[in-house]
Amino acid sequence: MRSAVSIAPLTLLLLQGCTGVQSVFDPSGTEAERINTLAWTLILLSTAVLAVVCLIAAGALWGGERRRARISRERLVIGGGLVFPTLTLSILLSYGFYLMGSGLPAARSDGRLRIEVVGERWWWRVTYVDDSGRRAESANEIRLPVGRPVEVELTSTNVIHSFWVPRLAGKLDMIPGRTNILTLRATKAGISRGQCAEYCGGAHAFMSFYVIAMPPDQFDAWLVEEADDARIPTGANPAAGQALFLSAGCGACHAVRGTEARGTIGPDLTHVGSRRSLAAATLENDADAFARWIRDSQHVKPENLMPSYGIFTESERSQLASYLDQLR
Ligand code: HEC
Ligand SMILES: [Cu+2]
Repeated sequence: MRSAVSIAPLTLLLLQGCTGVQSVFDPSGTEAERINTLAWTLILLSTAVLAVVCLIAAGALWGGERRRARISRERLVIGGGLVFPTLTLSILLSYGFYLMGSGLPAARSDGRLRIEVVGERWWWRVTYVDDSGRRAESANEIRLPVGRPVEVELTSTNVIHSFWVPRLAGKLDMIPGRTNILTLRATKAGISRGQCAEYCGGAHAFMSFYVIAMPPDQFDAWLVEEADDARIPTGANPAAGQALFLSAGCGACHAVRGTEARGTIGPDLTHVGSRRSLAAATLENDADAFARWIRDSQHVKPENLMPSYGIFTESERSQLASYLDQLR
C-alpha cells in the first residue's frame, strides 16, 4: 500500500506526457488521429483481455471445486487459448492494415503545396515549393495551412535522420539518396513540436523544430512574405550589424536573400527573426538569444557545425543580434 501511494505521483508525471506540443495522444493531424484511434483500440482491447485472463487465473487459483473443473475443460482451452486469439488478432491486424493503408500518399497530385525537408547535421533545411514552382527556403520551422494536405518530401545529404511530429503523423526516415513522402494534413491551428528520431551523431538531441498550423488565408499571406527578400535594416544598430555580418564572413555559410550573403552550409537567415526558436528549437528566439548563440554556440549546442565567435566585443554582438532579430 505504501509503495502504491509513493508511486501515484510518478504516474501523474507520466500522464503529463499525454498532452502538450509533442504528444501522440493529443493529435492535431489526420494521420496522427488515425494512429491515436488505433493505439486506443489496442490499449482498451488488450486491457479487457488481460482482465478476463486475470479473472480466469484467479478462479483457477482460489475458486471452488466446481469453478476449477469448469476452467480446466478442454472447451475453454481450445476456445479461449486458440480460437479467440487467432480470431481477435486477425481482426485487429486487418483493422490495422486498413487504417494504415488509408494513410498512404495518394497518387502524386499537381497543384499541391510541397515542402522539401532535408536533414542536416543538426538542423532542418526547409523549402516551400508552390504550384507554380516558386521556391522559398527557410529552416528549422514548418508552417502548414490547416485542412490542406501538404506533401513533405524528406531526404538527407549526410547520415540518416528521422522526421517525427507526433501530433501530426508517424515518423519517417530521411535517407541520403532517397526521397520519402509524408502527407501532412493539420486538422486544427496551433503549434506542434517535432524531433529527429534517429540518432545522427553529435547534437542529435538538439535537433528539433516547431510546426505551426495556421488558417489557410493567413498561411498564403505568410508564404508570400517568406518568399520575399530580407527587409533592409533601419536604424543605426541593425545597419551596423548587417555590415558586420557581411564583413565577418557569416555569409560564407548563411544566406540572407537580397544581400551578398549566399552561403548554403548553414540555415537560411532571411527571415530568422520571425521563427519561434533558434538552432533547431534549442533556444527561444529573441535578441539575447542571438547574442548568446553567436558567442557560445558550441556551449549552447555542443558539437554543432557553427564555431563560437569569441572575437566580437559586446557591442558588436548586440549589433549583430539586433540585425538578425529584425530579419522578420
Ligand atoms: C562555418 C559555417 C558557419 C559560419 C561561418 C557561421 N555560421 Fe551560423 N550556423 C552554421 C550552422 C551549421 C548552423 C546550424 C547550427 C545548428 O543548429 O545545428 C548555424 C546557425 C546559425 C543561427 C541559427 C539559425 C536558425 O535557423 O535557428 C544563427 C542566427 C547564426 N548561425 C548566425 C551566424 C552569424 C551571425 C555568423 C557570423 C558571425 C555565423 N552564423 C557564421 C554555420 C555557420
Ligand atoms: Cu538525429
